[in-house]
Amino acid sequence: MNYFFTEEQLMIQELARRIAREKFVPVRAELDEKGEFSWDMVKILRESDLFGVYLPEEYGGLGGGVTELCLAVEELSRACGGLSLSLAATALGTFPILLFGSDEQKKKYLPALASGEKLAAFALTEPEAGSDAGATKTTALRDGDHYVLNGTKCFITNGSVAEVVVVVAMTDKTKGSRGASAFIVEKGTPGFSVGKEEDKMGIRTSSTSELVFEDCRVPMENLLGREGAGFMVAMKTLDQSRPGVAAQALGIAQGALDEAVAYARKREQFGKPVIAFQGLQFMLADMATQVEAARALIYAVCRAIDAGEKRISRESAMCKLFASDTAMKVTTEAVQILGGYGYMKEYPVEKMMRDAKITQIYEGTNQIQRNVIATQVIREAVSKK
Ligand code: COS
Repeated sequence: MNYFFTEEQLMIQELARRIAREKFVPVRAELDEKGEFSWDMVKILRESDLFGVYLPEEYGGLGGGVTELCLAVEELSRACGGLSLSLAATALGTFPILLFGSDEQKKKYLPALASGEKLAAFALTEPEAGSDAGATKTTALRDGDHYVLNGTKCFITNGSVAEVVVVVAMTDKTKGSRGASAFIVEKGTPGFSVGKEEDKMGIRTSSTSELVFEDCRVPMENLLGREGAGFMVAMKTLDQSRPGVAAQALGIAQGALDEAVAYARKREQFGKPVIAFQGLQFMLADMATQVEAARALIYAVCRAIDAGEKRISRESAMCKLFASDTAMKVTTEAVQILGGYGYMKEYPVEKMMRDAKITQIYEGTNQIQRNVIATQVIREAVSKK
């Protein structure tokens, strides 16, 4: 379908598609097997200027928005849902600075994030604060002109490779979610270390790790927004970044659909290519319809965000929910279409199925997305009375 993207957007799409095909495809299986992050692939993304597509030109970006980010993430994920994360998770860690940073903070951090010289991460989740993000235990206590951070964050995408991490911590435990604050913490700050590196089911070509803060002194100028605004910073960051997870899911689904069609055209059974059987055609038709519906929703939401729409929680949650459920369904069907071969590591669809699963879980489980959507639906109904 023609989405009437601008020429610049089509160039970003084409560039990301080419990198995915020429650079990611040849290495993805080996990196997946080893569970390895690839700096070589980061270098390629840096050289292609993709890290800055959604950032303002004054900070070295290309001046686009979430539409450009999602186009790049979708195409890269079509080849490998894990390798696209050096970019997508950097965007997640960059959004709080872009949305809530002071001029000084933006000038200091955004250029290196726009060029990809530095990667970023967003550290919200803790062992006991997953869906219940308000239950954060990490503390940040004021001491002179510093905050002293103590606590452990877990499941942090880009955790071991990020040089800039936005951390949510409690500056006042007595105030619940209104006592949380967000900080920019740089790699190398004494007291900040990377803990356990996770061995995952999918997105094995990305880094996911624990981050540990032990009397980590962060200068007070690294506070993002005001003290006590951390929960709101986190929620608005997620509103902005969830379309990126949706785009990752969409790319994985499209990649699996491409593989299923290519295989079904070649594979012969009962004397003809299996694509000639209506049972299989109906499966492909449903997969293609779901993929296109996800794409239409994602880019409609992206356009609304880029046009300045501020009330985006519901729509952002909807596209993450729909696209990730689609990715799980479509990759599972792709494995089915490839049959015994689909179950083997020789073909990429089993990896795509494993990679798809996380999109239903991170940046808020799909149950949390439904909570967010339902809350808005109820609020709107009540306000109409
Ligand atoms: N934008 C701005 N403010 C928001 C907001 C949003 N999208 N969502 C909530 N808030 C505000 C509320 O208005 C409320 O403000 P006040 O204290 O001023 O009234 C405050 O935040 C607390 O909101 P709420 O009571 O709804 O918070 P809950 O503790 O019930 O949690 C959910 C809400 C479950 C939606 C939230 O915890 C969440 O998104 N959890 C998932 C976290 C997640 O995605 N983790 C993934 C890891 S990060 S990669």
